[in-house]
Amino acid sequence: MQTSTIGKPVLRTPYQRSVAAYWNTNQNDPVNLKLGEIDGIYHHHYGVGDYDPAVLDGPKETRDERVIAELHRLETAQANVLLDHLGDIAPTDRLLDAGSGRGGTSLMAHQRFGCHVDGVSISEYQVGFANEQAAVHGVADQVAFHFRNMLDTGFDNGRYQAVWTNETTMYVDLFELYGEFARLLPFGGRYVCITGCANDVTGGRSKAVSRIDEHYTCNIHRRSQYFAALAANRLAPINVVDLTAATIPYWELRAKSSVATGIEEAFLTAYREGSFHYLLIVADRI
Ligand code: GPP
Ligand code: MG
Repeated sequence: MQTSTIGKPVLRTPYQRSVAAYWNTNQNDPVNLKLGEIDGIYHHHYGVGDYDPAVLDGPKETRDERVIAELHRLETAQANVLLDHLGDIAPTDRLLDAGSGRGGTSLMAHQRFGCHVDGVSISEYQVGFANEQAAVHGVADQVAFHFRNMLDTGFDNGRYQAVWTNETTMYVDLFELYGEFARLLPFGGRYVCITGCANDVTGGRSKAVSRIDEHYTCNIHRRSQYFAALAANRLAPINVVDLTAATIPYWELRAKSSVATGIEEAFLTAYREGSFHYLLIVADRI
């Protein structure tokens, strides 16, 4: 059985093993690798903001390169929106990236705040990849990725000034997750979440949302579940931003790119029909 440095099994359920298997075998994903190669910041989330339509014009031979660079710019912009909401972070603080993927947001957080950042992932491949990137960037002593489960990290109580999840909450039970975050944050600590969530107002799960779940082996939560789980775990929302309109251009551009994976139409349909939102939620530990 695979164990982390804290000795307990990291993967607790057959579902968690299947999620880890997905990310461990998803090693040839140009939609993420080709973008990350541009500057060594590898993201596993989507983008926000308008794209420059000029990237679609100009010489055909370099069109794809321009589109990929633009998609990367929009994904980096998304991570910056998340970091903008972490509040005042001192170089002596510690941050936790819960579901850290290949490490992009963590490296950006360290570049911005100069503080220690820990990332956790249940994919050993991703943890290895992200730690290699931290070494390439010369910050391995400040940005560290761990094979641990974000539902039960084993880190000390109150260790983190802020915790974030960048599109990772659809893999876990929110009540369990926020129970762990409430333990890891001190009073006044901050939690920032960017997520896709289903719209309670449109009724049951739409076909487009079901297709997204199937594609990524995840379980997209309803909007109301986020606020119920935060309230149940001493996490008081201070800001909620609907990023849905801001992410649609990213998906339109991605659908026209060579790195499209086939899931683009489901996102566009879900967002346009209103069955799905792209939300930023900020909460303080009380
Ligand atoms: C992926 O990023 C994000 C998820 C798998 C979680 C699902 C997110 C929702 C908002 C529902 P990725 O960068 O690995 O995906 P892709 O390979 O498609 O770019
Ligand atoms: Mg991606």
